[in-house]
Amino acid sequence: MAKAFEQPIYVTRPLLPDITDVTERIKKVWDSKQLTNFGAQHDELSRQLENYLEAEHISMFSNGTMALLLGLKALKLTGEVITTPFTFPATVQALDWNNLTPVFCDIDPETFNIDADKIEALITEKTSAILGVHVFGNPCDVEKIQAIADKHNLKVIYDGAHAFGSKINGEPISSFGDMTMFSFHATKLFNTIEGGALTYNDPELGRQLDLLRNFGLANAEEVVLSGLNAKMNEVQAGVGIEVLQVVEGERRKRHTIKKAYEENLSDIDGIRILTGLEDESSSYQYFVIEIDEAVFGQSRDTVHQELQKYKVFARKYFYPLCSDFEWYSELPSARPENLPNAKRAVQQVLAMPYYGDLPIESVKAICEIIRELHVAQESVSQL
Ligand code: T4K
Repeated sequence: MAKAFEQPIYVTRPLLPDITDVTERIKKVWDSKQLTNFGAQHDELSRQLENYLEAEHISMFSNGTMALLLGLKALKLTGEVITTPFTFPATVQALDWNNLTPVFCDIDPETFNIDADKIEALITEKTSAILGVHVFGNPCDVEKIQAIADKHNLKVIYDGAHAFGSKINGEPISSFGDMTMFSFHATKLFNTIEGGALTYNDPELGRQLDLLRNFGLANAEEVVLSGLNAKMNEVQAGVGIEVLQVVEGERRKRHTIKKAYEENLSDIDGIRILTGLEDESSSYQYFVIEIDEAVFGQSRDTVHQELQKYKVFARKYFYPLCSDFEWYSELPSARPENLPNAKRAVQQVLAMPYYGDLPIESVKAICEIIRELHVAQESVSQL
């Protein structure tokens, strides 16, 4: 019989470099007395990330949400943007704050990403862009999406909050679409505590973003547009430089954990493991399972609750669907009958604890709890 853990096991834990390295880095910030507004740490991290992500251009922000919000602004979008309901609220809230109307498109049941085959039917004369999310770090069908965008003269922006380091056939994920947003929140593989970035190919976008994230200030005496304050500060950037040093080690540890989950879950009926990119192309951001109640014998919600009794805090990413937010209730695209795959995913998907310091013994014990839930159900149905 599985036993409850002594300490809670969370869905993730931040990647923390050695505190001595972080302290030395922060001392440099202190000594410089430049705490924010594009100092040495900001510029250094920017260079390093441009390399790591193999991006043409990068702009860093206070967090991923502000990056996306201002990226949409810089693209000067209007009217409607086709997007997915199966995402974190920030994706669609960035549209709301730009007075853009989301048009929800159903998702692919295998990848949980926007279903590229269903996009074209949603295009109207008001559509200005497609906003795809590389959900759990797995890429959208970028080629199909680009072909649709080219045909209809639409912009493409990707929410790559989970896709740090993801690649598609060896190509960095940042090279697709007009822009890609990355989140550097504490819960992400790479973090700056809070933080985010946009990557893009057009240098003119960089000039717009420089203004938008810094009050529209062209210089100390000229304000050329209505911007915001969305700068990444020097402590965030300094922490990021140290975290980047240890990202590869974290990826290796997560690889081992992923293998342990796969070994211990793959033979349980009714559990589908979301297989993503090959090892070297993966962002290693989440380990996700889908629970088919009819086969497994218990619902995802029951598994989620039962795990909590053992102090295991898996998460229902992403619940609820964004299309179910009260303020979208009048949108035709938000009607449940238009989103059958998203409706199913939101009831079945569970993100499991996944971070480098999670002991393999704990992974095995978590899988054992799930196995026991399944077996218990099987014995009941045999009575
Ligand atoms: N687009 C997508 C697709 C996203 O997933 C996100 C963010 C965004 C856009 C927006 O990017 P940012 O503006 O955040 O850069 C977390 C994160 O806060 C959020 O960044 C992330 N997605 C989302 C999927 O997960 P919560 O509400 O689940 O966080 P919380 O506080 O419950 O943390 C989860 C677990 O992590 C905790 O149970 C314990 C652990 N944890 C968390 C924090 C903050 C720690 O151990 N230490 C910590 O400092 O949203």
